[in-house]
Amino acid sequence: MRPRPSRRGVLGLLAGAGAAVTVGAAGYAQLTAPTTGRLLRSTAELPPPFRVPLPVPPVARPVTTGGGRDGYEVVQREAQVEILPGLKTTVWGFDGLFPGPTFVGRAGRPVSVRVRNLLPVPTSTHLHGGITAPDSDGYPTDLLLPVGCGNPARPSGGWTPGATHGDHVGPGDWQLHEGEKTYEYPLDQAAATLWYHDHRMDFSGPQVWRGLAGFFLVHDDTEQDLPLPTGERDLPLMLCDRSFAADGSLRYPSLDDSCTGTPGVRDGYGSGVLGDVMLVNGAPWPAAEVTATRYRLRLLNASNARRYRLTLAPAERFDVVVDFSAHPPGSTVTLVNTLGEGRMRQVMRFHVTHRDKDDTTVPTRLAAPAPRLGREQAAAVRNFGFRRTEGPDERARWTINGRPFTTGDTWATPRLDSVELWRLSSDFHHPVHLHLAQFQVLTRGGRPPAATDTGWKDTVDVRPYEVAEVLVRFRGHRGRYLLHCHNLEHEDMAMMANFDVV
Ligand SMILES: [Cu+2]
Repeated sequence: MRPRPSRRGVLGLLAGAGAAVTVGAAGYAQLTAPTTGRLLRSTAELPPPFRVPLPVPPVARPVTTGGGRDGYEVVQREAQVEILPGLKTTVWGFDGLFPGPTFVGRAGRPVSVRVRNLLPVPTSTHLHGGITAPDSDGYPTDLLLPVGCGNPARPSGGWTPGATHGDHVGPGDWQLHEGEKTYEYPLDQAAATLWYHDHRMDFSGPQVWRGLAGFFLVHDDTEQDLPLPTGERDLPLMLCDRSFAADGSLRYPSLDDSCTGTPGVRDGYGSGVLGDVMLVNGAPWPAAEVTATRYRLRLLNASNARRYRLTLAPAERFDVVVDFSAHPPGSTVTLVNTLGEGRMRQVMRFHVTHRDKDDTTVPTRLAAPAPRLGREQAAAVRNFGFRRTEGPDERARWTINGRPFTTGDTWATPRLDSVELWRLSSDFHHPVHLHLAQFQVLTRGGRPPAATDTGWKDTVDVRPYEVAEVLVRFRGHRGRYLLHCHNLEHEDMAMMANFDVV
């Protein structure tokens, strides 16, 4: 059984005026602010906003640095953490942390990460935005099984590949690693804010919800020559929404909370799961003290389904420089999501403490200028329609070109080092993400891209009944990669497709 996507769909305008968005990458005009999922309410008592200090995830330390490359080891495990004041929450985290440790790499210097799985479930780790070979890209059926999973005494002991995935996964299409897997990241790419997260077949939604996500920052010489804020004034901010039960545990509407049996979410949540607690770096509505200087904020929307007008769509990142010197010491600056309702409009608060010396400036660019691709460079034109579709069994699914995902199907076969024009169309908000290949938005809704859509991207927020034309460059590796909706509930309900770089 697969769950039905909700028929609720687009719900129209949210109310709201006032509340300044003090921080934001120049937003494009939006006609509507529809919801992208169904709200799952917390039964826990929620804290007042801006009381919890903003945590910053620790930077991972390599265990080896020889041979021009860095080697890391990380463990996926359960941990008890305090997210809501006074309550304990069990998370599934990299090193038991939510968010996981921040990896910091340099362009051209390869990184390997050995992941050990002590969770009761299989995982697959994807470096989002990474130009990575297929066997390290976190393909959904390339699974890292728990340590000791052959032991029937463990919760995962009964896990059988294919038991619940028969209609998506071809026979013999599981790659299984027991206990440990080493992911290789060449990092042959420009400076960027990347992130890593779980991508397990059918269970990415609940497993990311429980904490399997973190930052992966890439620096390069071009970026480090810029007069940008660094150190404590380079702040990664992972935005995501969650819901909590009265005992502090995370709520998620899984059909099977153990994530070992039937995948999917309960009726009504198929359009996406929205939480009512705003977390930044894992803390509810936190507050951060800042000096009256410029800060670089690396904004990551790591939510399953929620959109933000900062402006962000799920899985998108924007780096912005905010100049707090415009605000006198003692003042506060609140980061607001104008697409949120009620307390979900508020994200976090900055307290400006004192003036400090600041030799940074706002550069006109955060990266080397991207050569603009032109329509005439496209070796092929392909259409991808993201839709809700009734299957032959009258069950609704999220599909791409009318087909739900199966591992054996190939939707496109672009050539290595070619550029193609892909037309992405949609019946809902679908944040479309390509693995491996970065792209430039050529048009959106028939118009040239807004400032927030220029440059190289790996995720584009395709809005209802809109066509986004993107020019995709396939470089780095041949092999099978995914194109999918990054609303994790849609992704878990088969809104994925393969493309084969040949
Ligand atoms: Cu979608």
